[in-house]
Amino acid sequence: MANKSIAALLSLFLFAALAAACSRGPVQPEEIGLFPVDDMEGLITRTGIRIDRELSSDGNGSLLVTADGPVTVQLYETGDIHLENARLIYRARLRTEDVEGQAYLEMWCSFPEKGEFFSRALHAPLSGTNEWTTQETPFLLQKGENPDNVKMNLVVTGKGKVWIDDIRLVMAPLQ
Ligand SMILES: [Ca+2]
Repeated sequence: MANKSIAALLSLFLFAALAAACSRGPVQPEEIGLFPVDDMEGLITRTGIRIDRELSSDGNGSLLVTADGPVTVQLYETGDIHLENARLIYRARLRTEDVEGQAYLEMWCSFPEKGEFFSRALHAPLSGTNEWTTQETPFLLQKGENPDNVKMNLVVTGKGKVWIDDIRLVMAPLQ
């Protein structure tokens, strides 16, 4: 129930942001979604994770993922959004401790009658131990490519601890 109302609120927020952007003509870089990860509300995966009140990038708690092996943590999804002919960027702050393998952001965009397609931050994955750093992965939405859902995940390909905080969805011009 709580998840549904959050999704509804988020959809409204996204719709308002996009409507405002559309009325101004060409797409300007703009935040269309903010997920401060201050609590568990709205998170999809519920195992192997907890809120860390001590360590955070925004000072208000972060999500700590403790991976015993390869795992894909499903964080949030947007439901239907109205955006095309733009670059959709999934951005977050990450911190790692003793990660074997890699940790990176993964975004799935689904399109009516076409299915789901991913974008992964494999150009800059994190391994080992790292202080807070920003990672992002873009999805290029051509004209007519208007997603009916966007999923935001965190992938860890081996053991280790990963903190994630201050998650954002940003739209920017295609070029
Ligand atoms: Ca936070």
